[in-house]
Amino acid sequence: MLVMVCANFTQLFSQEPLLANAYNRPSHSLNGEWKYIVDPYETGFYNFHSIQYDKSDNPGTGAYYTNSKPITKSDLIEYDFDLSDSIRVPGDWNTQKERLFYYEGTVWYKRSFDYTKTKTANRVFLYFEAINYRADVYLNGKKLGVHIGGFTPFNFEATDLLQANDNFLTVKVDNKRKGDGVPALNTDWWNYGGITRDVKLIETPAQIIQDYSIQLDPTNASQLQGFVKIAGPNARGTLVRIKIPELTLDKEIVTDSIGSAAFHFTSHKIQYWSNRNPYLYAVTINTQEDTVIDQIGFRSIKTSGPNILLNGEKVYLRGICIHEENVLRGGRAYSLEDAQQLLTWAKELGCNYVRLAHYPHNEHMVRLADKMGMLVWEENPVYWTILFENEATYQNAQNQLAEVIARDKNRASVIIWSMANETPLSEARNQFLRRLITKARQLDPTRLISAALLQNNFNGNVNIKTIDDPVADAVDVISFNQYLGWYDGLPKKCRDVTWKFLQNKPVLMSEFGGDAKQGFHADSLTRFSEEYQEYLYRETLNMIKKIPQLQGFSPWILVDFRSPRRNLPGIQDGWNRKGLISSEGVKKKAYYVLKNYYGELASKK
Ligand code: GCB
Repeated sequence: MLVMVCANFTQLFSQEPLLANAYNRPSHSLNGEWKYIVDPYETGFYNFHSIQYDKSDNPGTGAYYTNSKPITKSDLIEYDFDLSDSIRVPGDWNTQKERLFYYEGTVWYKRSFDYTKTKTANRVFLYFEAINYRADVYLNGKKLGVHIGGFTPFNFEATDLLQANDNFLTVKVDNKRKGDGVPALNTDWWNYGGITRDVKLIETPAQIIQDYSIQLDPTNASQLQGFVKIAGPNARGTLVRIKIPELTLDKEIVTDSIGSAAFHFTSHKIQYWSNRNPYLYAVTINTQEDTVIDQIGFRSIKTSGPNILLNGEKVYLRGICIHEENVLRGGRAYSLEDAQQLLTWAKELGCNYVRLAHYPHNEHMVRLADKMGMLVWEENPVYWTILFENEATYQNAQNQLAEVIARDKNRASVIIWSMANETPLSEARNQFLRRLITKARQLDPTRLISAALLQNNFNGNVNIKTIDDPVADAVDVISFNQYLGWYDGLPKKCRDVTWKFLQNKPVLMSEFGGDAKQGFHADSLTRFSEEYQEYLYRETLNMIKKIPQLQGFSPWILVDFRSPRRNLPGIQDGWNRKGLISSEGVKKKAYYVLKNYYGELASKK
């Protein structure tokens, strides 16, 4: 019975295994202008008795995914994609169309295209880098599947449905917040809807290199370890060749009965990837039919007592939190240029580390972080209160985590998988997070696990803070968010507080901060002034110097970001103003306080 239930969840959340390294495979882009229809009542999805059209053998012309047209002048069809407005993909709808700024619901997307497969290709996959939140995907009137979760990639095989001319791809995108969703109803960020990242067609041979991992063996720095998974016909007994020319490594392995092959190779001349030397090797994996090329850095990341060790050496994380937004254009960030903007700002601030909050960001971010030598925390969108008791919610969270690990497990920059942010303690929540942690370790035993936790008073003493959370036992790195001086007293309160940790583990302060409206100047006790934020940073940094076991921190946040929870006129106007950089791209006073501090820290090394 349990097996049946799990199989159903799997069907709902992830349709088909992800093609590893879709980023580097040759592809045909389906980005650009798509037609769209706003459908708040889901008229194109359910008939008038609320039966889902795509569950019926004969949906009729009312189902929008059929993209029907009247054939005679008497035919009744009450929609027409081609007469409708267009919208850009990738991109959120909120900032592209004024009337959709606050919209949460269904929008149908349609794109028509001709497509001729290259002669050598055998299969074609339709790859979506992300759609927020639920996507029902149809090609030429046939359903390919459903995906749930707004920030991770998914693909469907489209080989048999594609034709040379006049393909039409329809996607029902629904960003309604759900009580049992991940995240659930309440977030402090904008619920941008739409096909928010790239869409492409990827051609492959019949037999494919489905997945692979190549990492430094955590127990032996002269060994590379990993696996290759082959899928398709005759996957068993496939000869796989792995080449890293700069290491003069050229090895052959043979897959087992399920198409997998694990390996260990020795090399004594590996240049380790680090934030100071972000060295990436060109890696080629090929079989007789398929080839993938990747750029991979090799490094180890471990903890030892209260320290974080990168390649065996202590590293202090000079971080900043980032939301996936491009404030200068407006809306969700999605391009390499957007990633460049955000990570360059972080680098200029003196960071060697970024916390990508509160969900997986687009792949450009981690690919670029690999090149720039920026250490990365990636986070699953288990945020605040979700339905911890609900099995379907758990499966959804696990699936999103599995998808980001599948996508990014070869990225050297990613050192921490974060399970959750500020979740309220309960037995159900503790079990939920423990289960996620076990899963994450199983999927990737080489990285550190954390979660942004909440702090508590030590033995009821308001002046001694600690982390008293059962999940702290299960993580590698204890991280906590704290808002002394903003939600909790005035900045000088930082002077009265000391910190004590009972776990012999590294500690990170994953958030602190306060709002400032750029250009609003007053004395340092006036809320929302740049001076208040500057003062709060000074006091917090003084406190930080005295926190035992602290191995780094990531203030909240690099740039102001949109949030429907922030309604103070003239100051917030729908923006969380805790950015060190304003929504116009202007640096605030506190930015320079942190930059100076990071400069001092960096020069001590
Ligand atoms: C937090 C949350 C973050 C919020 C921030 C705030 O603790 O983790 O998502 O945006 O506080 O500004 O209140």
